Amino acid sequence: MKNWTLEEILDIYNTPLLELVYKAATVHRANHDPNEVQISTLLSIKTGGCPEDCGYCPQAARYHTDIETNDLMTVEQVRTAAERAKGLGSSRLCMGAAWRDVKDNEEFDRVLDLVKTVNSMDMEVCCTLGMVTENQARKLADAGLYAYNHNLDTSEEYYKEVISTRGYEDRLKTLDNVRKANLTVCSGGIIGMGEAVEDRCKMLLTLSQLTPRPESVPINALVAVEGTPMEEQKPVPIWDMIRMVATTRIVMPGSVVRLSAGRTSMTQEGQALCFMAGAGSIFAGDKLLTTPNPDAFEDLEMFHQLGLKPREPFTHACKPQPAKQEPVLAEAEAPQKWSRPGHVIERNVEYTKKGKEKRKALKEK
Ligand code: SAM
Ligand code: DTB
Ligand code: SF4
Repeated sequence: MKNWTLEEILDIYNTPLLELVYKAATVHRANHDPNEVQISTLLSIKTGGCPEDCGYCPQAARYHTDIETNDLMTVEQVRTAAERAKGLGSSRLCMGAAWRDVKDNEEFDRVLDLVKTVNSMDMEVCCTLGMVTENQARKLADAGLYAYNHNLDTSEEYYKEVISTRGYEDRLKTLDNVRKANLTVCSGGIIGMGEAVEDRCKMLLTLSQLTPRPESVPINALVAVEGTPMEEQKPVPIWDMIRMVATTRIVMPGSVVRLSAGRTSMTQEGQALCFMAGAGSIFAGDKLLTTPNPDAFEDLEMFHQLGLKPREPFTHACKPQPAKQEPVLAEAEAPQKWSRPGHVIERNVEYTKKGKEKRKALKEK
C-alpha cells in the first residue's frame, strides 16, 4: 500500500483535468467494475435537535432551519422505508441519527432492532449515529451492521473553523472503535465549505493513512441550507467535484468513492464525468437526510443512458476486475432486467413512460 505525501496528493489534484480523469479512470478499471454503481438510500431515523454546532448542518438545534424534526423511527417505519428503497434498486440503506453520540439506553436498543430488521432484508446496513464506543460498535456489529459512517469532513486545521463542540481526535477515536469491532468504515468529507484545496488533500491524506483504509469514502458537495452559518456559500463548481472524486480514486484505489450530497446542483453530464473518474455509488431517493435529492426515476434513466447497472449487495471486493473489451453501448441498448432476490426492475427503451407511471403510483402510496 502506497504511503502518500501531501505534495503528491496536491500534484494529483492539480493535474490538468482530462488527464486526471483519464488516470483516475485507469485506476478505477483496474480495481472495480466500471459499469457498476451502487445505489444506496439514506434514511433519517431521528431528525433534528442535535446539540452539536457543525456549521454545515441543518439538524443542529442552535440554527433556525426549516426542517421537520422527528423522534426515533419505529421498526415498522424503517421496514417500510427499506422495502421502498429496495424496490428502487438500492442495495444499501444508511440510517442517520442527529445525535452527538450514542447513549446506552432504550433508543440504542431500538437501533439494534432496526439494524436486525434491515439486515434480514438482504441489504447492506450502514449507520451514522455520531460518536460510538468500542462496546457499542460491537453490539451494532452483532446485530448485523455492515458499515459505520463517520466523516472527517475536512482537514484537522479547517475542522476547528467548522465545528467547536468536538475535535478531530474524537472523530478518529470513533473510527478506531468501529474498526476494532470489525465493521467496515465509511468516512469522507464535504467540499465547498470555504476550505482550501490543501484542506481537501490533507483530509485525503489522513484517510489514506488509516489502516486499513476506509472501504467507503463519501464525497459530499455542501448543500448550503438557509439558517446555517454556511447558508451564503456558493455552489461548488462541478470541476472541483470531479477533481475531488478523481483524486480520492487514485489515492485510495480499493475504496468505493461515493458521490453523495449535492447532486441536485449537478447535471447528468457532470455526474457522468464523476462516474468516469471513479465514483462507484450514489444516494438515491427524493431526500438525503433532510435536503432534496434528484428524483429516483430520473437517476434510473441516467443509469440507462450511461449503461450503468446497480450493484448487488455484499459484492464489493477490493480486487482487480478484468477490463471489459466488448463495446458497452451494445450491452446498454439491449433490453435488460436488473434483478435482485425478490425484486426485478424492467430496464428498456420503454422506461421513460413506465417511470412516470411508477413515480405517480409511488407518490400516492
Ligand atoms: N450526527 C452524526 C454525525 O455527525 O456523524 C450523523 C449524521 S450527519 C448529518 C452525517 C454527515 O452528513 C456529516 O458528517 C456531514 O459530512 C454530512 N452533512 C451534513 N450536512 C450536510 C450538508 N449540508 N451538506 C453536505 N453534507 C452534509
Ligand atoms: C455522507 O457522507 N453524506 C450523507 C451520509 N454520509 C450520511 C449525508 C448527507 C446529508 C446532507 C444534508 C441533509 O440532507 O441533511
Ligand atoms: Fe449533529 Fe451530525 Fe448534524 Fe453535526 S452533522 S449537527 S453531529 S447531526
